[in-house]
Amino acid sequence: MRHKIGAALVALGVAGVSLVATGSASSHGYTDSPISRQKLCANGTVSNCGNIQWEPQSVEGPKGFPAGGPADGRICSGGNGQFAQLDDPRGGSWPATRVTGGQSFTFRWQFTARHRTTDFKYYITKNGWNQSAPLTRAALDPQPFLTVPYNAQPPSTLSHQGTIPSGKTGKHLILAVWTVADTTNAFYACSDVQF
Ligand SMILES: [Cu+2]
Repeated sequence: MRHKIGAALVALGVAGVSLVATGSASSHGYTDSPISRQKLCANGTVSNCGNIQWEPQSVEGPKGFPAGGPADGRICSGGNGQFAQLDDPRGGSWPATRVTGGQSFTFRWQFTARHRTTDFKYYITKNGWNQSAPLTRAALDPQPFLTVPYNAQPPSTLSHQGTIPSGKTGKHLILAVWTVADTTNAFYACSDVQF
């Protein structure tokens, strides 16, 4: 969002701010398979979500995860305080997609702004991770279980075929990261899954 607003402000001037705010709601992207927390808020399955319900595509933060990117505890919100509800484990009540270790799975993004892309990476939590605390780097397997180099502009919907990691039990979080090529940012999406 930030890069778009910045460019638009230059073009429109301060008087354009409210118009830009409306326009930004149609920008960026989120995952809907497995369904992400921001999409569950946007489609009304989960309530008391705050602003993210209006713009599930806007979970944008610094790129470079895990060396860079949003701080521990703020990963699911991309470091955006206005979307802090996404970091809240809610006592484990987020709906979770049922998965099986080793199964083939279609991971999917929906884009409302088709930014030129560096890659997509998918991380998953370790067995024994602290489910009652916001997500941290230490809770994740250090290496992504799926990396998709892209180096192009994506279509409006993009699917990646992958495999759900084996050896996991119980509830886990999958963190999807979409790294944009021509800005300093990436998009983050947390999806709860149940093995
Ligand atoms: Cu954008």
